Amino acid sequence: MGKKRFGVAVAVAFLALIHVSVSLPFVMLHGISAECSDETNSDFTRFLTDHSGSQGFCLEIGNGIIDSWFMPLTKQVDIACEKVKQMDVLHEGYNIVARSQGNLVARGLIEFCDDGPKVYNYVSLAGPHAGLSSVPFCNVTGDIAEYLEGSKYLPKLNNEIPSQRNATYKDRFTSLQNLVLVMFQDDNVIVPKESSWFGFYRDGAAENEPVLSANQTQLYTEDWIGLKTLVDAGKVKFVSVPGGHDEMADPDVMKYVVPYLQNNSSSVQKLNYKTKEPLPH
Ligand SMILES: *[C@@H]1O[C@H](CO)[C@@H](O)[C@H](O)[C@H]1NC(C)=O
Ligand SMILES: *[C@@H]1O[C@H](CO)[C@@H](O)[C@H](O)[C@H]1NC(C)=O
Ligand SMILES: *[C@@H]1O[C@H](CO)[C@@H](O)[C@H](O)[C@H]1NC(C)=O
Ligand SMILES: *[C@@H]1O[C@H](CO)[C@@H](O)[C@H](O)[C@H]1NC(C)=O
Ligand SMILES: CC(=O)N[C@H]1CO[C@H](CO)[C@@H](O)[C@@H]1O
Repeated sequence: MGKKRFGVAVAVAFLALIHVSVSLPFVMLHGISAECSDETNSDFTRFLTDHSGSQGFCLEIGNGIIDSWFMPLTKQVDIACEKVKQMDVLHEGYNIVARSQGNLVARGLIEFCDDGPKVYNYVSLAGPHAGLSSVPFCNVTGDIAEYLEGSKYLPKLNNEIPSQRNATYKDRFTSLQNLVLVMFQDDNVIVPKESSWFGFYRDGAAENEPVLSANQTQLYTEDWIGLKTLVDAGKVKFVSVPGGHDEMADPDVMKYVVPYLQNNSSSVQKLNYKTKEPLPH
């Protein structure tokens, strides 16, 4: 009897020491006027899953298209935050790929989601990170620009208002392992396109004045959200690809997105030896 118990104890100890490489799952956040079930987004999520070998989930907020337009971003983030907390599969942490306006939700998840699972890598495609300037010929741009103008959302996300700066947002953003900022060279929705790199016009800039690079903005020099800290640590990739708004060619997806979704960490984990599921800690 004593011997049997001893045998069990050894087996458990052995299982507890199994080394596994952890393939983090990822979450995909679509842009405005889109939904997870449309072909573009379901195909994209599947492509990333197939090529990275990591499980991917397109995270839908509300009813998709309509809510992507009209639901306040703060509310979209609250919903996304609750969803990721309820997904057991994300419990050990996850990576994010976001497209266009989905980046405003993505950054909200990273910065505002209390007690949410940790985000490791964040790949941002055509994100309006520094805002948009309205352009008369493009409805979508005009509407998003107007929306951001009228909302307190982006200033909060960027820790822009001195009296309302929150170090927690910065700490969370700074804890990213990799931040990949993809700008599209012919983007006519994100104007200026450098906004995808956190670049923007100088306040009160004259027409035709060149766009400031990220590192010439106050957000960067005063490190409101930790972008400078991340850059100094070599954790930010500024990527420029050919193509119109959020139109990324497959070879570029393979080069700039997929690697950040691959398993890059390994750890000692307790596995249930029958189901191969990780045991609760
Ligand atoms: C989009 O722009 C076109 C042309 O300027 C205009 O006719 C149309 O009403 C606009 N639609 C919206 C939703 O603003
Ligand atoms: C900053 O944000 C954190 C996390 O959401 C929150 O708990 C805290 O109360 C905020 N601090 C201030 C001063 O608003
Ligand atoms: C600022 O950013 C620009 C454009 O990305 C880059 O060429 C330049 O080297 C950077 N300057 C510094 C001081 O890091
Ligand atoms: C990733 O997974 C592959 C296949 O399972 C494995 O061969 C490789 O060693 C893993 N890489 C890391 C960095 O964990
Ligand atoms: C971001 C990162 O470090 N990605 C690496 C993950 O691992 C693969 C191969 O195992 C590399 O190719 C990626 O560069």
